[in-house]
Formats: sequence, C-alpha cells, structure tokens
Amino acid sequence: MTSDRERHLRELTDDGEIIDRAEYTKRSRRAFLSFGALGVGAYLGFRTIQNRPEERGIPDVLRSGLDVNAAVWSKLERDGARARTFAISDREALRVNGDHGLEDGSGDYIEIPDDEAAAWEINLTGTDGSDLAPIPLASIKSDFEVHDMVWEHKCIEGWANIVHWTGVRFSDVLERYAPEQASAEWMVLRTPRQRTPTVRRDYSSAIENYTMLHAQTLLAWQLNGVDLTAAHGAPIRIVTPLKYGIKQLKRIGSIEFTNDTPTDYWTDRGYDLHAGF
Ligand SMILES: Nc1nc2c(c(=O)[nH]1)N[C@H]1C(S)=C(S)[C@@H](COP(=O)(O)O)O[C@H]1N2
Ligand SMILES: [Mo]
Repeated sequence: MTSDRERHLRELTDDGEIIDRAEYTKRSRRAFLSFGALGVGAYLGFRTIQNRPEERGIPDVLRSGLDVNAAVWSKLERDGARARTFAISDREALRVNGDHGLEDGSGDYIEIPDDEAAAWEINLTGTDGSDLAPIPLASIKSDFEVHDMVWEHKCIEGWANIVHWTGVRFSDVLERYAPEQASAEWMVLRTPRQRTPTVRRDYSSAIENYTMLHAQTLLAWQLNGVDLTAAHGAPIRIVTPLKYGIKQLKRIGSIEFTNDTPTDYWTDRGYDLHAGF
C-alpha cells in the first residue's frame, strides 16, 4: 500500500464528514428534536402562504421554491444529501447474507477463478433493448478515482454492520461507458447467467436513477480492505447507503437500463420496489 493511499484511508475526506458513533447518536437525537421545531414553523408559515397571490396555479412563494428546486435538483442528485459515514476504525465484520445467484444449487458458493475474474465484464442493455459495449472489470479497477467509504449496511431482516467499501462511483463509470443511458429512470442489475444448470435462483435488483448516480453508490471490489469473497459478491458488487441490503446486488453480471417500471427478485415476491430510507 502506498503512503498516499494510507493517508487517504486515514483522512477519508471525499465521502462526507467522518464522525464516531457517540457523535452519531448525539446528532440523531438533535435532528429529531429540531424536526419537531420545524413542524411548528411549518404551521405558522402555512397560514401566511394561504394568503399569497398565485403563480402558475400555486402560491407564489412556493412556486419560487419549486423553481429553485428544479434548478438545483440535478446538482443535488450528484453532490447533495449524503448518508452518514463513519471512521475506518468503526468498521465491523459484515455478516454474510443471501446466496441467490452465487451458489451452485447444492448450497456451495461458486468461486470465480482468477483468469475468469480478470476477464470479467458487466454486460449492458440500453433503454431501447439493444446490447451495448460491456464494461470490463479491469477498467473499473484502473481507470477511475478509487473511493473508500464507511457506512452502516442495513438488512431488512433487522441487523446492521458498519462496513468499509473500496470501489469507484457507478456514475463515473457510466459517464465513460454509456453516457446516453444516464437518464434512464431505472437500472436493473443481475447476477450472471449461471453455467451450471442446477442453479435455481438468479438474483436481480432494480434501482432508480437517483440512487444509481448518487455519489455514494459504488461498484466495489473490496470489503474492509480485502478483496470480496464469493459469498460477499466477488468479483464486483454494487453498494449504496441509500438502500437496504436486498438492493445491493453481489456479483454483477449485467445491467439493463429502462424507463419502464421494472420488477426484480424481491418485487416478484411481494416486496417494495423502492427498499430505501
Ligand atoms: N447476488 C446476491 N446479492 C445479494 C443478495 C443475494 O442473495 N444474492 N442478498 C442481499 C442482501 S438481503 C443483503 S443484506 C446483502 C448482504 O451482503 P453480504 O452478504 O456481503 O453481507 O447482499 C444483498 N445482495
Ligand atoms: Mo438483507
């Protein structure tokens, strides 16, 4: 590890503010209290707004707010609200959960041999259904700014671990490989079609544009400083603090861009398409 990289790991300045767990608890409490104060302010404001003249169908003060929103929205989507991050020293072991699309049918994880991992590609399908040039894993690992981010991974089953991911921003990769797809409303990630016919369950995860292009959504190949194991999604997975674990697909084989409301593994089983916070 180079000293530059060590310094970067110590500072971790590029993914938002670093705080420890005690501070996190303190701020959560403070945020909760100020939310109550906001409610009182909102009510008083509402009485004033009701008496304002209208512009394009809504009170003028709200309209100007909406116009400002529209103007800053695209910027906010990339650079705005960030999920809470932690210091590397807060990282914990991540529980393994979910082997759909990763096991060989008898419950054993399918290991990806080194030569296969080196030649790995993420296949792409465009919004018009056509195949696009795939994204080589080698390029993901070498052609983009590498980010180390630490956040709380939350599973809908009710557990959470603070974990450290190493990877590149999906938005950076998309900008290089398929910029014309960056406006797609949905992106559907899938595990690769398995070679062994015994595999019963491929996995898929549909994520909306906002989350996929968010600055904290990474194509990651390391967990807590170590290359991903097969169980954690080798050779490449998607991670984001904006969604529950079920959306964070391990072992990406393909991504489909679409403007139609998609389904995925869990929506097919009755779960919420959004699965975010
Ligand atoms: N391919 C695949 N990805 C998956 C799953 C899965 O079963 N198969 N489970 C999801 C769930 S529910 C969680 S909580 C996380 C867990 O990731 P981990 O095993 O690395 O902790 O992976 C997600 N991604
Ligand atoms: Mo999960």
